Amino acid sequence: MMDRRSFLSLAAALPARGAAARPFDVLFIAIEDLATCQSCYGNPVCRTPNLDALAAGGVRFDNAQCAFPLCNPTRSALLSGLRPPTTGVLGNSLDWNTRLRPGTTLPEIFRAGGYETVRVGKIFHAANGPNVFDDSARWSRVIPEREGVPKPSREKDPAPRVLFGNVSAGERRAVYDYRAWVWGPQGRGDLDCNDGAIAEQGVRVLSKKPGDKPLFLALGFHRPHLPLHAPAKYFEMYPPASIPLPRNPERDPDDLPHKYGKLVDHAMTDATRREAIAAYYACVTYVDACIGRVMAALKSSGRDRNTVVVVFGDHGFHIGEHRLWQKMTLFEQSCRVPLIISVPGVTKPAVCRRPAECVDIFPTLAELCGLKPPAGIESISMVPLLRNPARPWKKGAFTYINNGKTVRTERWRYTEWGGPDRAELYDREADPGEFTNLARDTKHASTAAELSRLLEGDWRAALPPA
Ligand SMILES: [Ca+2]
Repeated sequence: MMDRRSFLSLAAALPARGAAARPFDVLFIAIEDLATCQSCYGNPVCRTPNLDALAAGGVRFDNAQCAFPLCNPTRSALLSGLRPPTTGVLGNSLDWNTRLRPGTTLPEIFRAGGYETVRVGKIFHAANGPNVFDDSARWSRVIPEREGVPKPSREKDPAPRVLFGNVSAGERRAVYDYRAWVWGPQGRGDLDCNDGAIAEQGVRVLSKKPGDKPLFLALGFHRPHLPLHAPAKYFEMYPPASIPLPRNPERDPDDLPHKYGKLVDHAMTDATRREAIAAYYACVTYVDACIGRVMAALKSSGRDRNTVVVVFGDHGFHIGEHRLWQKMTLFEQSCRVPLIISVPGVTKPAVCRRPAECVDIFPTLAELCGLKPPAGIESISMVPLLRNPARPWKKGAFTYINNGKTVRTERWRYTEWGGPDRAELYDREADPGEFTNLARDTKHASTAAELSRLLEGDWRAALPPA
């Protein structure tokens, strides 16, 4: 049940929402493999009017970092409030159920606290090949994505574009990457792909008369994860010839202590690069439109006045920067994510430039709703930052990977691959592309040493002043 003492202290801290104020409802929106490429984050090409509107009404985090640049590890961390080295979920093949104790995850804390918790789409990592990771016990209700939504016909769809279509699947995995780049339009209406159906389920839930229990509605959109399919109208918005390519200095990889093995870029021409980026943007705009439908339903139901909205990418994504495609790097493109939070009566429209960590979403939502996260959690509530996005905050935000770790401060990114002798240091004020590794530059030796200590001290060493 709701912790009475924390509810009372919160009630004292929050502006009055009427004498019989219900706890907040929560709309929790996860987006897969989402680069920070929205218009509100300064991208001049990719169009995201609905996320822009959400950002304009809430706090847009400009320096939010995921815990791990891969689905299963980052989601397990975010949903438990624990760091990847503690969860032990460091890849996509392990069933996270074996590591996240029953009763300890975000939706379970809400359900135990009196909430109706409803999930549509991908929130926990759902499967690895044929192995399904069953999360049904962690929610009050799971709504199948296409329940009551007609299945679209694929007969009129053009054949998808497949990069490496000329090599065998085995060779693709061995030589290039584990997953081929596949893209192309599917159908014309939003319901012709699954994210439209997820939005439709969300609209149906929000359009019903509220029940006795407060609502925690989690919607997990699949795009822009590969394969990059979206209804045709979104592809038509991005003629490939109009897509700018990222700038990549010729010698960029030479100063890296770690070599990223993926060779996807070697198989591309500028024409295919433009096509792949256009397809990615088409999928981002499609998901944005789906979120727009959900937000419209939230508003027309009047529930927006009492609903906390949080939207985030589970991790970032490269679309050609550093000649990399996809995730699992410790560069900004892979670690940084869009994060927008809006809380009626608490947030004012603002941009927060402090380093923020997605693992903190769990204790933040718990505090806002008068619930207590499990003991031993490795994350803190961002409510003070939501109230004052300019206040002093964490010294840095951490992203973990199997053999490396990075910390992002307001100015620097510092990364180690097993120790300070294999490090990367980027001055993001002078070099936002992270092209020039300063780790061995004697002028920056004291900065590198200081950040190495911060990396070693991990999140406890980075906590904000009280
Ligand atoms: Ca470089």
